[in-house]
This record gives sequence, C-alpha cells and structure tokens, in this order.
Amino acid sequence: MAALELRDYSNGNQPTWCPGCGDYSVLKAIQKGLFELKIAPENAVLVSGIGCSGKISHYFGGYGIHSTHGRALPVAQGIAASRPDVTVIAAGGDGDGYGIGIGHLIHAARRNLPVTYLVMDNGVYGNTKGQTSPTSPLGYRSSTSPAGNADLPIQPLQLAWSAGASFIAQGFSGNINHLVELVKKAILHPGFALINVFSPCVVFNKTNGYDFYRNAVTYREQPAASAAEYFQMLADDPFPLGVLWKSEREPAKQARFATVGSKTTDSMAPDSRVHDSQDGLLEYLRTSLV
Ligand SMILES: Cc1ncc(C[n+]2csc(CCOP(=O)(O)OP(=O)(O)O)c2C)c(N)n1
Ligand code: SF4
Ligand SMILES: [Mg+2]
Repeated sequence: MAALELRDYSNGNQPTWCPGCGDYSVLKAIQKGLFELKIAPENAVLVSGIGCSGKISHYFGGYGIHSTHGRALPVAQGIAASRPDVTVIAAGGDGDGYGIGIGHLIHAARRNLPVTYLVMDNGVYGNTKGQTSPTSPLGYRSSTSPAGNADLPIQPLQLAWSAGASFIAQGFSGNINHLVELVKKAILHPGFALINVFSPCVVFNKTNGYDFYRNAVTYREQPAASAAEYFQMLADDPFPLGVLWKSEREPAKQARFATVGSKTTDSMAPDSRVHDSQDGLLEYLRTSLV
C-alpha cells in the first residue's frame, strides 16, 4: 500500500469560503492532525452542521456527512456508538453548536462518546449574512441587533465543563500548528473532546478578527488542575488557548454502547430492541434527530 500523503485528506473539491476565512485553517488542522497520527482517511469521518463552517465536510478526503443545522453531534455520536474502529470528528459553527444545537452539546459532553468536536466560533451567523450569534459580544451590532446585542454571550468552555466534558480545548485559526496539536490530542482522548476555535469571519465580523485575537490570546501549557483553577483561569483570561481541561472519566462511557453491533439485550445499550449495527445506527439517528 502506498504511503499516506497529506493530499490524501483532501478530495479535490475547492473550498468556496471567502479568502481569509478562518475555516480554511480548521480544515487544514483536521487533515494534518489525522495525517500525523497516521489515521488513514478511509478510517475517519467528518460530520458537519449547517453554515459556512458546515461546508467543511465537502472538502475532506475521508468520509463526510453534511447533516442538518445543529445536528452534527447526534449523527457523529451514532457513528461513534456503532463503529468504535472509526475516528469520528464533528464540526460546525457557533450558531450551529451553541444556538440551535446546544442541547446536543450538553448531552454529548455528559455521554462522553469518543467524538472530537470543533466549533468554528466566528461570533456571527456567517452563512446567513452576519446576524448576531450566541457568541457575539455584548453590544455587537448587526441586522438582528441594530442597537447592539443585549444578550450575554454563551460561555462554551464553562458550559461544557458543567455538562461533564472530559476534554476542553481552545484554538485559533491564526495559529495552525498549535491547532494541529490540539486536534491530535483531542482525537487521542478516549471520550468527547470539545475544541472551540476562534475562526474569524473576515466579511461580517469586523470586531473579532485576526488582529483582535493575536493581541488577546494567551497560551496555556497545561490543563487546569482543579475545577477552581479552571473557572478562575476563565474568569481572569477570556481568551486562553490550549488544552484547558482534561479529566479521566472511567470507565469510558462508550463501553455502554459497545453492544449495539451485536445480538444483545443488554439493558445498557441505547435501545435493547436493536439487534443489528445498521438498524442500530438508523434507530439512534431517528431518535436523536427529533
Ligand atoms: C433548522 C434551520 N434553521 C435555520 C437555518 C438557516 N441557517 C443556515 S446557516 C445558519 C447560521 C449559521 O451560523 P453558524 O452556525 O455560526 O455558522 P457560520 O456560517 O458562521 O459558519 C442559519 C440560521 C437552517 N439552515 N436550518
Ligand atoms: S461569510 Fe464569513 S464565515 Fe462565511 S466563508 Fe465568508 S469569511 Fe467565512
Ligand atoms: Mg458562526
């Protein structure tokens, strides 16, 4: 078999993102991370939501699923539950993951299946022309908040922690090498891993662009050692980058789902009526997508 090359992780489709969009770096970091871990593209699947960010699965050389708005995580978890041999990556935007799909983030974090979830956080609904999103700052002006955003922004890192996330990281599209390392660590983590990525929308978000983040971010070498340290860090520093939280939750929750593919009536399986891996996946998707 020919040695893997980085170009094997692209499928030849040319991205249609605007020049300078942060999402290019996220795609590159996923491709490089898998390549450096020697995970062949055919052993990986990238599930995306809807939005500019959601297009990321169109360009990936492995398997790709473009799901519906806010539903990348249910689909990704269905695959992770049925196919523990496959590396499952989910990706979407801040509107996708912290707005319409926020419930799925909470449940994925507490369920702890091995899914790496990258959120391309640009602080706007980019695809629909720049409306205020769940992570737009207070006072942010857009067509949906012409007098300035009056809603407190979502705090994804605190939220994920409180839902039980066992791996929480933050990266920046302006530093691909750093992001590649985060992606590799997240993939190697045996449970659910959230990576919030500051991924500038260069067209609609004129407030939080590359220069803003370059001046604002700080780099953390180690995850916080305790909950108190974690929350204090986030209170003191709004833009820390790195693996910020990591906990060993044993046994890994995915063990509960290992029976999905076999003939079993294990009451811990998501649905004990499920006897076949394909039926299991379809059933899981059907019940998760409502
Ligand atoms: C159920 C549903 N509601 C609304 C939409 C319209 N819609 C498409 S993309 C989008 C927002 C995308 O914002 P975000 O997730 O932040 O992604 P970005 O485009 O910024 O990458 C919305 C509301 C949709 N496609 N489906
Ligand atoms: S509109 Fe913004 S988020 Fe969408 S592709 Fe262009 S720069 Fe990227
Ligand atoms: Mg967005």
